[in-house]
Amino acid sequence: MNNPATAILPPAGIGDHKPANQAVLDWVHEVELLTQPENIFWCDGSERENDFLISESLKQEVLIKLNQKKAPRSYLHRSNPNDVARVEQFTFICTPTKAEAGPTNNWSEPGETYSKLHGLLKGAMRGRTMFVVPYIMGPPDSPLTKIGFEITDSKYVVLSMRIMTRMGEIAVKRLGSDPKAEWNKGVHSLLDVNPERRFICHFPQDNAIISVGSGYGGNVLLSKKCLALRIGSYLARKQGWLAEHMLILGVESPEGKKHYVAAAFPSACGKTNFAMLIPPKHFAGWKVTTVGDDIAWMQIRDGRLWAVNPENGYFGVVPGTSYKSNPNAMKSIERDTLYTNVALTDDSDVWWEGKDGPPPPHAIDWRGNDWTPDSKEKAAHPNSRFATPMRNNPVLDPHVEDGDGVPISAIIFGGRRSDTMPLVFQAFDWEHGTYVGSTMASETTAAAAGAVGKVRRDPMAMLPFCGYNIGDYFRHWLETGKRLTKPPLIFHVNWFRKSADGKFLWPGFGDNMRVLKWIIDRCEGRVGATESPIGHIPRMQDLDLDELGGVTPNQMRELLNVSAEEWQKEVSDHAKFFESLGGVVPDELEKQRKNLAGRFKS
Ligand code: OXD
Ligand code: MN
Repeated sequence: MNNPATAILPPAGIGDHKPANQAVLDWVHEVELLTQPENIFWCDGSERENDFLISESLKQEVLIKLNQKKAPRSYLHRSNPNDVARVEQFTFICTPTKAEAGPTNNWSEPGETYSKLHGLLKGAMRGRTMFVVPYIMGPPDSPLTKIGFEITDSKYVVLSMRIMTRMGEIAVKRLGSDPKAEWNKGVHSLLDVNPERRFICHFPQDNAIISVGSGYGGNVLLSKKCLALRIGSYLARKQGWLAEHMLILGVESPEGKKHYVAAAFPSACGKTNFAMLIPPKHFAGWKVTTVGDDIAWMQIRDGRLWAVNPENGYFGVVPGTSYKSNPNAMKSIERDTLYTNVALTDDSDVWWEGKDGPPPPHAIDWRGNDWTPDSKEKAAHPNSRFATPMRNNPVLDPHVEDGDGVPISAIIFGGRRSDTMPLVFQAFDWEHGTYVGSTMASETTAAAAGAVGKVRRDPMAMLPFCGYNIGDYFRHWLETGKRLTKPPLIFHVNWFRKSADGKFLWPGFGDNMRVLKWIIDRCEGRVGATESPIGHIPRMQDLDLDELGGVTPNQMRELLNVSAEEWQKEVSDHAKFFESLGGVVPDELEKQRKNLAGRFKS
């Protein structure tokens, strides 16, 4: 295995873009004294700097050049095989008290944690280059936008941050020279990429993050899960806004009426696919556009929720992505893409399970070994990823850069559930919707290390990302609802329900437009539903099912069915989940649970 962190020596004019802010200079100096790098590389985000870093990364085999005809300006990175997913068990919220981190987070005392991490970081960058990456999260003129600096000894991190954030000069300018300005301090070192020395630690009260021992995106692109969600959610509560694990999409009717929708699904449950949905032929004239595919920052204005996407790129799961499942994602990753842990074909193209066409007769798998279609191993890791700039998306929403954000008409929760959860239902109101989000569950995926396919409660898809006490987070949702005079309607969807013989009942992908249309029609008040104990459910005639091949009326009934037996178990699982949180759940949600249980009795 090559050493992914060997120092590089930039020529004059590259890597010397020091910011004027003394607080940043002091902090970088402190980290330099601690980690003792060979040199410091101040990033400015320019094309020239990027070209230089790519050429050095190719020399050091951190990147593999792809066939530039088939995948222009695209590269492949292989991570250490022990380091392929987020590590929730080694992720910590380091608040002064355990209660502030709450029952769903690993907690670690800040003083002790800083000492432990400083011990690990001592001399850790010897022989390495220390990169300083300035970035902003959010459109340049949004009041929600945050500034961050990430120190890292990984070139792969720098190259990924340039895709995923607005990186370089733009952040330095925005920060200016005020030593009291708010900005996030992120320190990352690969160390020796050893799972025993892998810790992702957040210090919300200091607006600081330290991540060591990993090179995997979700653990090390500190802008994303660490700042935009964990620290972001903490700041959002303090400052009265919402930081959520949600895609944002626009949906325009043939008459030109547009709505925006935000949807929280857990990792690897189809947020990117939904955000780039192409309506089926039958929906001629309907258009879906993408604002974001993973994170929404939302604030209240004029009694409504307005959302921005803080990111500048997509870090998506590759396997299963094809021209059939998500043509817009395929077009987005045709060029300018940094792939991680996919397979390399003999003509230097990339391949993964689920890509269009037949598998190649031979490839090099994600570990760097020979692979053929007869191999037992997967060619691409199930959590292999692409990082691609959002400007490559052919259906990018024209308002993605608007600082005010886009007005949200509906919020959708959803998970991967083989049973119990109908295709779609609408919550009765904001408080009930908050309950639906708080009790959400999904079968686990390869996005996080650990077992796959186990049902776990994942409130608002934020279980791994809420940077403070989950009870206070629920309270913040309830309080936000009280401040909204025109709250979004709240829905729950499940694309993954299976029949008794284990087959998916719903085709998903483009046909999810049928569900989205019902949601929009509900927002417009022009379609019916039936009232069930769990919420409003469409009757068959309320959904546009014309030209939907392969789903029989019986299967449709199964998809929309609310089984009292399954739901009694579900509600008792809600009770167990709330109980496991040790008394932090707000009374309003306990009351919602009792009401739900009662509706199944009467
Ligand atoms: C992601 C995740 O990478 O949720 O977005 O794991
Ligand atoms: Mn995510």
